[in-house]
Amino acid sequence: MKKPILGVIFDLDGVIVSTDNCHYLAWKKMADEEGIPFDRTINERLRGVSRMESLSIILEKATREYSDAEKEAMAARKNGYYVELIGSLTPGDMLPGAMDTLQMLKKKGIRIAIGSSSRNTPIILRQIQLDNAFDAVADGNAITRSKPDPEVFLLAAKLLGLPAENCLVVEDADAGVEAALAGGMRVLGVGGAAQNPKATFAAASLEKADFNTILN
Ligand code: B16
Ligand code: MG
Repeated sequence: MKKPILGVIFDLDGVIVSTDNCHYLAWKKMADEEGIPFDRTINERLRGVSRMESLSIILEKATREYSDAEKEAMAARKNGYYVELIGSLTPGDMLPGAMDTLQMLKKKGIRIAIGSSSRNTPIILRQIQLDNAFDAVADGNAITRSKPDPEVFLLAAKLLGLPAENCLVVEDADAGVEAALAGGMRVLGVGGAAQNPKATFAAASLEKADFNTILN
C-alpha cells in the first residue's frame, strides 16, 4: 500500500529561491579571470552539484592542470564572489508558489525540511527570512557525499524523524531526482527536473504543482 507523505524535503537553489544566476555570475567571473571558457550551457551541469565538483566540470575546458591548492583557492574565490551576490537576496527572490506551499503544508501538519548541497544554506535562508521556517535543515555542511548520493535527503528525513518512504523530495536538478529515488523517496521534479521521466510527479514550478493529487 502507498505510504502517506508526512514530510516534504525541499532542495533550496532552484526550488525555494533562485540563486542559480548568482552561482553563474560568480563562476563566470572566476573563469574569465583564469581564461577558462564558461557559459550558461556548462552552468546547467552545475545544478545541485557540490562546489568542488562544479569546479571540476568547469576545468574540463582548461588548457592546463591545476594543483589541489590552486583548485581550493579558485573555489574559495568563486565563493567570495557568490557570497557577495547573495548578500542582496531578499524574500522577494523566493520562487513563485514557494511561500504558499510551505504554509499549506504546515497547515496540514506535514513536516518540512531543506535538503540542499549548498554550504551557504544558512546565509540564504537568513536573507529570505526563512531561517526559522523549517522543521529540519540538512545542507552541504553536514554531508560528505553530494547528490546523486542520497545522503543529504536521508539526513533530512532522519532529522524530521520520518522513514524515507513517508517523505517527498522537491528538486530542480537531475542529480537531486536520482538522489531522492536512491534514498527510497518519492520526488516532485520542478523546473528543469520536470522533464525527468524518473520523477514521480512533475510541475513547471511549485506554483503549478497539484498537491491535492500528490498528497492523496
Ligand atoms: P555552495 P541546491 C546547490 O544548491 C546548487 O544548485 C549548486 O549549483 C551548487 O554548486 C551547490 O549548491 C553548492 O553550493 O557553493 O553554496 O556550497 O540546488 O542543492 O540547493
Ligand atoms: Mg537545486
